[in-house]
Amino acid sequence: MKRRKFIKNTALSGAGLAVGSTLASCVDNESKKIKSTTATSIKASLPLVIATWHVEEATAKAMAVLQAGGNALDAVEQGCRVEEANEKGQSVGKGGLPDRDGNVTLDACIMDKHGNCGSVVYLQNITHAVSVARKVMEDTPHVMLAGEGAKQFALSNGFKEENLLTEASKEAWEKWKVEAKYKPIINIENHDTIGMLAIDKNGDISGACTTSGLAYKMGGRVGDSPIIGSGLFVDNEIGACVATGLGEEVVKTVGSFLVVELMRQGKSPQEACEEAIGRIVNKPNSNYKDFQVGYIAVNKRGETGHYSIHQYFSMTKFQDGVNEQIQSDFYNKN
Ligand code: SD4
Repeated sequence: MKRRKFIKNTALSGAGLAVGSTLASCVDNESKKIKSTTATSIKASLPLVIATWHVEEATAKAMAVLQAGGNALDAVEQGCRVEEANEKGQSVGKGGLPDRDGNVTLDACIMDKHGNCGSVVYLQNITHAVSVARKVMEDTPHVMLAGEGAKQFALSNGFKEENLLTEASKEAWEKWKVEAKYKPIINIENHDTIGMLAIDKNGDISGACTTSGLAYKMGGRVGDSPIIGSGLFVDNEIGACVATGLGEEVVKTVGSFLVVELMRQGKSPQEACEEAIGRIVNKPNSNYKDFQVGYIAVNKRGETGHYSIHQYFSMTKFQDGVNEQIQSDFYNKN
């Protein structure tokens, strides 16, 4: 019944790209009958790009790639690189806030329409972690490289070694050290930690995620962002999701995979994001008041959703010529 509802919901009319055949293939295994009802042309206003937080320059870059005929994978990589290079963004790439010891350590991952993925964790002194993750995906038999190994791999592929700790981030760290309280700061990352999802003109989906992680984390800490299924998940037949906020809570619920699976079961991207946040806040003894988690998601039709625990999470969306920041609805209204 639920599946029928999902199929019904996907049967939009109007001119547009035919993605019906792909939807059909996703239910094909389970019901031949349903397949016949989905073989219709579905309107999807493509291409489209969404990203966590307020990152219009990044989504503009990704859209430019798509408009020039590039694929979704190129788009998310190029889009994320904009924020990685932006020194003012203190949650990603160059200028990212360091760990407690003053080291900037980056986590990133990328996933394509085939379900291929690559990831780097605890990467130091290389600005474009997302591109290193792509290289891991494309040029190695592995999914994830960590620390010194990831750095050596990057250097051997022509990436440049750089100091990522800017004066501003160093100053912020030195101020933090005065009290050295370790408490996640809600929405500290409200500009630049970036998770991005794109659908290209062919209706194919890719995603990427890149971050310097929680400010003042313990040395060696890795969050959700480079963990496939937690920080990011793409299933080209269903949709994709990317997470932001306190990575530990996302990992514990395998958040992005959960959102995609909920969409597979028939939920809209919005409903799926809300349920995934529900899994966190409804845990017995959840201390959700002390941390933020936000999800953004897109399904194969190009419908999007976004939701967070607390206010002031936002999604940037570029579709139909409009590139805008949209405030998210949130759980904690008290
Ligand atoms: C982490 N999830 O390392 C990341 C941080 C983040 O927006 O996304 N901030 O836990």
